[in-house]
Amino acid sequence: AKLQRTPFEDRAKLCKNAVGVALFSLMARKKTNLCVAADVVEAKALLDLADAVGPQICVLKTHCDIVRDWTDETGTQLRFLADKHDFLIFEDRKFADIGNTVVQQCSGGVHRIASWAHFTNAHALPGDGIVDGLRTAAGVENHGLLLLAQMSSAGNLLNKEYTSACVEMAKRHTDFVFGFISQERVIEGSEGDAFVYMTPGVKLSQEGDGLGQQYNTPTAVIADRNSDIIIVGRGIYKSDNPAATAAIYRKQAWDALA
Ligand code: 5IU
Repeated sequence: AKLQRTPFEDRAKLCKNAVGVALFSLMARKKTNLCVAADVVEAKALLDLADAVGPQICVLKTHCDIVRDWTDETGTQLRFLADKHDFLIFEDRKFADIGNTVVQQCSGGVHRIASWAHFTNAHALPGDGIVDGLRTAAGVENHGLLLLAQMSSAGNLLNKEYTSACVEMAKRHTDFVFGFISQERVIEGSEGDAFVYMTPGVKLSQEGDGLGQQYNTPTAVIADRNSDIIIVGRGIYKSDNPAATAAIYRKQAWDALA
């Protein structure tokens, strides 16, 4: 049976966080549900990749702490490219400490994540204080948060009970938490339409990487598991032509919605 999907423009109206609203609106406007995981280790390579795949994506996912020559200018330039190409920047920081510590980690340090990322993510493990801390660091007007409800890696400890607890935490913080990193849609029905689901572990060829990563195809993730956004790293940035490969992933993921 084919899934009945609520259009992204209607889901924008259900979402209570400004970044979530912006993301749903941009997906509807730009017609893309592709996120590129830009896991390259030099600032210039990161900016070049962002500029090349920018026209194809709704979100650029970063790991700022793998970039060996990161400066404030890198964040500024990423924001410039986000405006140029109409995408949002997601720092995949996976915060996991107490509220007081994550305030500093998100707003300060070398990376000053809150100054350039539109949204970031956190493990629910420490309890609601982590959400409250990140809300303080970022401010709900210009920032949002995803919770890690499920992971793609073999043997991960995020079981069904943990995922449910994560979902309940998100529902307590709809002003700030607008979605999940998950392997499938984790809240059904209209209540679930208010949240976005982003799925990593996506590749056209499905063999793993020898380090526990497990892959599904874009079609399986969007059509079978009812997720919203595919996150693709090596499948795109290691290809000979990242811009052209991104266009292929984009089309598969968008066609899988129909
Ligand atoms: N990532 C995962 N799995 C997860 C989570 C995050 O792969 O469960 I949460 C990140 C790691 C990497 C990207 O930045 O998503 C996937 O990269 P590849 O497409 O290159 O495997």
